[in-house]
Amino acid sequence: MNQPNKAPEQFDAVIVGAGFSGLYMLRRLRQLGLSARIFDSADDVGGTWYWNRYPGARCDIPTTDYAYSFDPGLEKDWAWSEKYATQPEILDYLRFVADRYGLRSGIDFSTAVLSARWDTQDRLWTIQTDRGAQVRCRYYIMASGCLSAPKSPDIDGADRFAGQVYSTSRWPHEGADFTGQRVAVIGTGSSGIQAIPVIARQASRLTVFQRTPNFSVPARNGAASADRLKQLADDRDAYRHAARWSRAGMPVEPTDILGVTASDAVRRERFEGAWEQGELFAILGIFADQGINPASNDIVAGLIREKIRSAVNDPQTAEALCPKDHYFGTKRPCLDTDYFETYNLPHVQLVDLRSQPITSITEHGIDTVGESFDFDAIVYATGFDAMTGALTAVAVTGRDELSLKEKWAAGPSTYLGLMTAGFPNFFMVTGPGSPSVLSNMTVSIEQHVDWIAGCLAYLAGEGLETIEPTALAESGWDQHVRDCAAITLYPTANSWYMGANVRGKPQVFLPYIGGVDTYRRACDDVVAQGYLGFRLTGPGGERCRDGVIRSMQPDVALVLEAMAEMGLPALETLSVADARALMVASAQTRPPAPEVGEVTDAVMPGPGGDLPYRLYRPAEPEGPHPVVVYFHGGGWVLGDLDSDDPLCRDLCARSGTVVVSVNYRHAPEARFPAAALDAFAAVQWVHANASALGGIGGQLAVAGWSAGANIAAVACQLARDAGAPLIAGQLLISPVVDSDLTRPSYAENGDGYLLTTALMRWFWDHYADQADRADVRAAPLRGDLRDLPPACILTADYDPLRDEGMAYAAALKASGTPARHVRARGHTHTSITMVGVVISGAPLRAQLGQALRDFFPPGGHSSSKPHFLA
Ligand code: N01
Repeated sequence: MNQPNKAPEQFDAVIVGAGFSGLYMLRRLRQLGLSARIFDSADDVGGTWYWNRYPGARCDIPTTDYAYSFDPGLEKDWAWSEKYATQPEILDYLRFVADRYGLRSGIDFSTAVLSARWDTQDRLWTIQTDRGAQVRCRYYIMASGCLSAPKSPDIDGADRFAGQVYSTSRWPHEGADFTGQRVAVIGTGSSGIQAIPVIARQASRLTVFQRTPNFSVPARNGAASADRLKQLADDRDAYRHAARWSRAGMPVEPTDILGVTASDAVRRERFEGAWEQGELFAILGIFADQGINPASNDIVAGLIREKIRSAVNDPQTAEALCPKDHYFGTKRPCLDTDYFETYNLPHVQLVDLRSQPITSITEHGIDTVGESFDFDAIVYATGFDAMTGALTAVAVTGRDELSLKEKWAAGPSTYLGLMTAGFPNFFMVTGPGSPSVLSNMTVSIEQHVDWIAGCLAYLAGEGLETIEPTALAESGWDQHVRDCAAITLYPTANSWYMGANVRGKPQVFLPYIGGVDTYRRACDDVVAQGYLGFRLTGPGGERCRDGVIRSMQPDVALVLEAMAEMGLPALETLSVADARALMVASAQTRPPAPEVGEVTDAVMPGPGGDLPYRLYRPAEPEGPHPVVVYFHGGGWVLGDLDSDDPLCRDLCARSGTVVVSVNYRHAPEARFPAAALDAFAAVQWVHANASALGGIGGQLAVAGWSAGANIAAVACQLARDAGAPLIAGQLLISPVVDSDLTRPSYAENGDGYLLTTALMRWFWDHYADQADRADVRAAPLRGDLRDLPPACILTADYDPLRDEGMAYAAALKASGTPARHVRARGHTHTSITMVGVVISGAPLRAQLGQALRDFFPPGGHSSSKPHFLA
């Protein structure tokens, strides 16, 4: 117990956990000259490797990479004996590290931290342990691991069993001898899959209770990969650097081969190569699109199922072992040694809980629907309250009595997975919202520890005492974490990544899936921008540069990066002919466009001659359909029927309308107002010929993108002025509606996002004389906006045209014209149109498709009041 009058001991930092994270954190803090203490409930170092000592436990990242890299001397003095080390060897390694750097003197073993409370007055944390001691510290660092809080057995009657009970995550130090015993294993995640073959060697009977079959790949353990050893020997620093700047914390050559377009031979060859390699990141990286495209993922999953079927003799057991309810990789895949082959042993049985659920655990064993089993021992391999469990196990109270558990009741919220608002000076090593469990943990741990150490050194150097993220920076990061996950298949699985394995846990995707390299860059950028998004205080006052570090959609950012790497010339530096040729050439590299029922090319009469058009008819429902007259983008200069073909197909398929895409006359050959007049003429002609085109008479809308949206908007004003035809709605995607290039969005987004201010100027110069640019047929924002068709206007955040689009929506509304504004968050002027490339554009295009549907009320009659506003 604490001595009554003894002041609590005080440290600069308290660290929870003496595993990989805590040990390195302690070393770094000592190097900074800070006082620090680790508390760990175990009686030795090791963290997760102290507790998870079940038979067969090994790492599943090769030891060449699953080790500290901060000290080349340490790497020289430690030699791993295998490609994948056993738990005892990893524990020995961590003991070696603790001794080598004299860390044990800074650790209180067998001491659990119960609570941590922030004292705003003193700017200190008070830490309460289960040994009665209270200590105070400036910085409180949770190095408690992502997979360290075991999930409690949530099975009826679990406490009734009279035999031996084991949990893989809390294995007895003296081991377990299953010789001659009837053993049950519940759970087939990484722990179960490693333990099952080893337990089967001892047990007289082994029954595996499987709820979800898991993808597993042979580890092919043995000597470390000669190739990796050679790379390390040749240039260790380069190897480690490559790991730190890789997608997953291991140097793996990324591929740009797509599963969906690769030939069968290439698919098979790449798969077999990865299968032979026995490395997780190899099999997770066979195709560039396997984590995002269901069809590509199915190819890999199908080939793994083929392997399972060929490994397991009994077809029924093999089928039950084949995962079919989740995409490969979306639940953490396993590495195994003889796992599937174990089911060929006569004394090993699989119970498929999907067809034969457990009803209860009994005194003697396990009852399932239809069958009772007697056992001498039950092994729970049922997993963890991952990523948040260990953090919220401590009662953490921040500013204003805010409890961490309450703050995270709907899911964790962090800035960079490192800190959380309301909890000054509270750091998490590999917290939720960081790559952590999706990466080689050792690389991610070192990066976090180094970042925290750098931060504390900065605070000390600047005479600052506290650091805390702002609400804006944190919500921005949370959004970015969600955006990254949303474009992948990962959130579709009932995985512990989603918190789905723990009853009542909010389901959000917990780790950051944007990549170790991308993440490291974000952390570095935050520092380079003066700790952007953090509030820093000290005796000298407060400083805060508030902001969001990443707000662009991750796939849009990737496209921009890829285009920058291509080094294409800026369009406005080219002749019109060359600019058009470049547009045509880049359209050749697009993925296949969505299927529609029918596509036909024809011509219609126009004021300056025939206008080519392409008609898209939906596959369903059966016609006739409402008709949408569409105008492509390209600054009145570029573009044609092909340029916007994928977008037209997409809109057609999503809206169930006939889309008539019109190739109007282009500048500079035909300058203002040719394009606008063509647009109006096209609308009139389609209206007059609606039935012949398979349209419903009177159900006509217009749509367009960019300059195409400009002439669509103008056509609506001309039709209103002419009294006909009646247009049911206007869908304006990132429209040009004004010739004023001084709006803030031009200053913010005028460079770097494909459509630049310089390019807009080039377009205008080709299209219209200065004197014509205020004409309402060039700048419809300046026109009379009363009595126009209902509008749906999309604007993109990173678009110079953003503000004029928003101004048009606002002005329409102010004039009494119904207008819906769709904000394309994190998008550029062009990204929304990149069908099949920018996945984050799909939900927005779904909204556009719905907007088109909403223009046409279900009764079949056009109305000036759209359904969505009714
Ligand atoms: O835990 P898990 P784990 N009734 O959650 C089942 C890392 N790790 O300890 O999928 C019946 O993956 C559950 O079924 P379901 C690695 O990151 C690494 O195995 O929820 N079954 C599942 O089959 C790994 O992913 C290494 O339907 C129940 C299993 O129990 C993570 O730790 C080694 C159940 C739990 O699998 C966790 O792995 C070990 C119930 N009530 C772990 N509740 C290496 O480095 C749960 N299950 C190699």
